[in-house]
Amino acid sequence: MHAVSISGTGVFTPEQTISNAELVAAFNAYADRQNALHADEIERGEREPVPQSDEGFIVKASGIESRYVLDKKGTLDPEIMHPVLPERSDDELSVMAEMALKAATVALEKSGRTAADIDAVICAASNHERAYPAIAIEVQQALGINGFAFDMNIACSSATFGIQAAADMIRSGSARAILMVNPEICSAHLEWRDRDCHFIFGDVCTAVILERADLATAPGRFEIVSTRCLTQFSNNIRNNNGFLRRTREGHMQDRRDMLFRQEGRKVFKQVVPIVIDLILGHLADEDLKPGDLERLWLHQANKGMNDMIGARVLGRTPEKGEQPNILQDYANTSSAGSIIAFSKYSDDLEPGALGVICSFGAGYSAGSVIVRKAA
Ligand code: CO8
Repeated sequence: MHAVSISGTGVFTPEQTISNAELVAAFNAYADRQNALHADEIERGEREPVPQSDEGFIVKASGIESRYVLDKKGTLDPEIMHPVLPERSDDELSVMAEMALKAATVALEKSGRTAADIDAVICAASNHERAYPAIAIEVQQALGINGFAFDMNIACSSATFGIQAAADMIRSGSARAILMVNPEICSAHLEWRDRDCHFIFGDVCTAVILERADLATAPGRFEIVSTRCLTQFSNNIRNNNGFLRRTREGHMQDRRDMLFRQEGRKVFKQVVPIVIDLILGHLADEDLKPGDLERLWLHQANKGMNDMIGARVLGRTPEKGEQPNILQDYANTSSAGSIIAFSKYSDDLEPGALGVICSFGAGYSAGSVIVRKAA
């Protein structure tokens, strides 16, 4: 069995941002229009008015201050309220593949690797823009990588599950090095007209190069100590949009269940203990103590959740920098969140330093990756 290194990471961040103030102004304009349009029904008590959103609530409930998006204009237009991304022909690069290439280029450079060194591509994300051919195969072709490629989806845990899948293949010898990408276009499967969730998500893409540790040369690389994945079925985060939609009566209608929806409070309460148990159990199985950890790179959904998980795992309030958050700038970017945190806040660690990359979300699903900075 080969040991496995994470030799490089890359983040592609879209250029456009939406601040909470801009988001709330657009939402409230939409709400005013809806309420004016349906004034009679609201007056007769036949319809509930659309309530206003509030910047103060968003920051307090989530810690999110801004998000990056692929299309700000459509998303903030009260007549549209979703991103408008022009359709591309089958001969053009898909949007997810384009994002993946940008993140992958950075990760390859950091790892000191070229396409010739890579034997496989995994595209791990919470939604894929088409059923097939796999986005990963398109990325493989665009980069000129030999070998094989496939897509996978475990929602917010796609990246940590992707790391485990890649690490297992490298350990067993079926690949020397693997590119794992996480293009997350969350804005296109979010209901921007729903006050309860319109502030939660943003767009981004992350990339990770994993390779045999004995072949790795990149400065600042990490070795994977071990990985642990867990799933437990729950309907509390759900999106029913799938290909069977067209077989159902009324499929053309605007159905709320065809976009992201969640019972946010239940998710918060139920997922936090699952994650704490996962990390503590994983550490114990490796004969490690929470005190051995120098960093936690957690999934970026909610600041309150991360504060609670960090405090319960470490047994004390984490010091500044021990558990870096990026969600204030990026919002929840599904599977990419913990990888953005890892990519941006890991260079300063000394050789031998231990940390945990941990994601959690729909499924429920949770993944824990214990890493050690290489000498
Ligand atoms: N402005 C003002 N008030 C609001 C707003 C708003 N924008 N939104 C809600 N309120 C109101 C509610 O209506 C409610 O009012 P009332 O008390 O009168 O009923 C009150 O504020 C409190 O609402 P909540 O109880 O919902 O508020 P919480 O304190 O629970 O915070 C959160 C809501 C932030 C959603 C919180 O519950 C949370 O973060 N939960 C965890 C969520 C989580 O981690 N989910 C993971 C999802 S990600 C995932 O798995 C990947 C899915 C795939 C990607 C999808 C991409 C789109």
